[in-house]
Amino acid sequence: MEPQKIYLKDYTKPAFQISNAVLHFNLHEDVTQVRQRSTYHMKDGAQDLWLDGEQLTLKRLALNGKELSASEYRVQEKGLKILKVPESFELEIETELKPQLNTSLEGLYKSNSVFCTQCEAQGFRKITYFPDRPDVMTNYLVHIEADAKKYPILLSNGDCVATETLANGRHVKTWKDPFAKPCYLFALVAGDLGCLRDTFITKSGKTVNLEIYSAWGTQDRCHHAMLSLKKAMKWDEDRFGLEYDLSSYMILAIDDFNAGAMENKGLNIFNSRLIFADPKTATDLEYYRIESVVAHEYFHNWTGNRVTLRDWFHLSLKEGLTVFRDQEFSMDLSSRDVVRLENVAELREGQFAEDAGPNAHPIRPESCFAVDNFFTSTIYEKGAEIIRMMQTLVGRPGFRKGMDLYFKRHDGQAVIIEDYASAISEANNQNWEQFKRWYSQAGTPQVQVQEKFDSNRNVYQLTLRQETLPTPEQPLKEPFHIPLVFGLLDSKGKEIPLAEQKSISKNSEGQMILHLCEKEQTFEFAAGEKPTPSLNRQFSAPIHLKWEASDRDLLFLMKHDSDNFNRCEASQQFFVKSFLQMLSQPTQNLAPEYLQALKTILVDEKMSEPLRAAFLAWPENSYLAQHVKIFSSQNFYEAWHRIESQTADFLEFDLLTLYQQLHTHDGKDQSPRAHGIRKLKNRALKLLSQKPQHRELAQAQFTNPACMTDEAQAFEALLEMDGHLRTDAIEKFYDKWHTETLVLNKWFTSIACSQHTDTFKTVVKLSEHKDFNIKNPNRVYSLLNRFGENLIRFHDPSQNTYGFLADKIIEIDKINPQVATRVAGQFDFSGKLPEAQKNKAHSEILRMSRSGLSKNTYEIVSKQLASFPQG
Ligand code: HT7
Ligand code: ZN
Repeated sequence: MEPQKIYLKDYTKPAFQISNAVLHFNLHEDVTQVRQRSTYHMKDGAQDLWLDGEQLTLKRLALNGKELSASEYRVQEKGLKILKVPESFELEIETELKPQLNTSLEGLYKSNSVFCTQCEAQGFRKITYFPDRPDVMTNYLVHIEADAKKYPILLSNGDCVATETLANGRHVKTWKDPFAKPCYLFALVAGDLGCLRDTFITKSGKTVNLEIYSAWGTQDRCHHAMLSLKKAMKWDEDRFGLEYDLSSYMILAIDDFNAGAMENKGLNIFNSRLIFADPKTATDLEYYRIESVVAHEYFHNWTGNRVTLRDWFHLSLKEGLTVFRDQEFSMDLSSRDVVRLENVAELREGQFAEDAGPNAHPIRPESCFAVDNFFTSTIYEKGAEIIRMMQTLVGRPGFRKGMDLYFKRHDGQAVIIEDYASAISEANNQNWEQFKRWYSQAGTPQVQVQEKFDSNRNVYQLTLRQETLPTPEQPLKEPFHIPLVFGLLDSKGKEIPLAEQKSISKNSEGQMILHLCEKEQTFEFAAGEKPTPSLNRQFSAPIHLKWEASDRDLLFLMKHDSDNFNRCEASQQFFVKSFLQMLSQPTQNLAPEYLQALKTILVDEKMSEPLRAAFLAWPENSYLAQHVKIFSSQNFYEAWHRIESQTADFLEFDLLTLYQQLHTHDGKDQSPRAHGIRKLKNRALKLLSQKPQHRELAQAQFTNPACMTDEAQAFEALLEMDGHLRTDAIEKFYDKWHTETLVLNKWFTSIACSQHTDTFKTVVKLSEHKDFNIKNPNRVYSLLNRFGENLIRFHDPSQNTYGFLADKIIEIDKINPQVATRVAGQFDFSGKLPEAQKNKAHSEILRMSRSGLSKNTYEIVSKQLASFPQG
């Protein structure tokens, strides 16, 4: 049977609420019993009651203390129907389940020897029969009973209110959460775990106990996560006036987790890769990610938990807003420009690609097969961009007023995206009817730019024309309201004052904004000479800016723009233009003027190292490929090779000097500046290692690294080399690190991401390696997802890469549908392939679709199938 679609338009309010739920977990090695006693209040009098539940064995069912007979209820595959319940009643349900056999990692499961849960989005239904929907908010009291020796630590949401030792070597802990919550925020942990403890004093003087639980012996690796948590708590008080509301904040780190982390109320559960860090084993990027994800989960306490979502179609209400908040946190803690540049690169590589493919969807989708599939880059990253545009429209002070109103109106409620928009716009007296199209329309708008200077009238005219291409189920689009932060530079590179110009408006922060609301609009500015425009500063709107800028314009902006984001953007656009030219004319060279401009920036000691590093971080293939109709892996491979070797030739002296100046043996400093220095140095190393005479730099750094960033970067440089340099590096890295789970993930990842022609052969071998565990999501993502993202090697027409990945997806889907779904997403790119490859991809996608996939993976694959011309 084909899976059933669900629709936003079919939403109806819950027929009842549950005022409180008492859960008793009796944890055993073979079977776990769950007893539930809940108080129901029906809204419209007596009717049938539907409770979600999957893979449960029902043992007992009683209503108001009376056992129900078989004729009074029906057990179905997806839940339990109780016929004709009264208006208010108490329901007792006893069920059994086997967490140790649960490989889907949703609901209650075991990671190593620890019991843990993942309930978002719909895992609670695998724990007990319940209305598994976010608009049913309940107060929970949870008793956890387990063997006291094997499971000394027993945790759930809220406060521990009782402890009892039983005569049979077992013990019970009781947890009470004072806040009503949807069941997706429920969590339980039982295990023999170590703990790193600290405290935080809130702005009103309350002491909060901070506890990070993890396997014994790993506590030393949790200090960075703890520090990140304290920074996040402080930042949320300072920036948004939001204080923590419970007396403890607990985090568990485990090795088996489908996603990155989960914001369960008072008890976050994290993938260990986003908690554990020390300079020897974690890279700078991992340090950065830990800080930002710990903060993200913490920020959910207000945006997601205190104010939650009515239904899963409104997921971006909490995710877009919380990503926006974690991005702002990272920007405030380091350099705003550098963080913005990194966030935009990620948006373009991930979300823009999604918007251009078969899984394009609005940030408020209208239908789906599996709500788990909503956790996309569009919901998260584009959702955050919509919030950022709101902040741009009203300025930071206005935005804070709007956030205050949102919490005042909706604390303790389950609401929708429009409630959020109303709070921000009403607090600032704005009308956002048109702006809200960003919620309903998918696709990345393209904005064409045309300039005209009328020297008779001394008027500069800027004509902007917006167009958004059709996306699945949305052939036609209405114009968006696009706020473009804007500046004009005179011929000396000075900013032209715009305050008096009527085409422009100023927000409460003083930023100059052009509001593009029509399909086409012309803006006029008084100017004594033709100025150079600086459009979409700070990437104020998530659009493709189609400006046929001359080389001169781009080099001019690289040099003079007062907005560092746009200085670097000009460099990136110069690069994109050159890369595309090299694809169509392979003999073309990278312009010396561009290399000269880069050189000036690289040696400019007035500029921070992180910013200089950003100029050398060129766009990735996923973004470059959006500019071509047909992707040829060979042409891309060759273009990169030529660009990198020409750059290394031109900048050899400067790169070598930079490398020597910046290469230190202190790998411990984790400041944003130290990260930027290592980034710049390792970019220099990567470019230099194109040249045989500098290869020993990478070898020396690999043999004697100061930290994992240096070791991993040198390893990646060696992976691009031929013969024993590559194979020795693979062997040495493994020998050194094979007992360190998280470092070994990097070994799989680096190999899967290499452009080397042997990559696929090695990936196939690694998929049979004794350390490749198909049940562990981190391992699967490290090898298979990273390989699927490697456009040059995954789409190499000479290899059977599609057959290989399709076999793996079919295998994984039986174990863990959520993980298989993510791997299947790699086929989204197929529309860009040359005909013969497209046919190969199509037949593998078709084969997968007929293999009895889960609804999660089926949804992704069926969208891919529908995007092929034959349907
Ligand atoms: N809210 C969390 C999402 C999440 C998740 C989603 C689907 C499957 C498993 C998952 N684990 C965690 C993470 C967050 O956005 O904060
Ligand atoms: Zn989140």
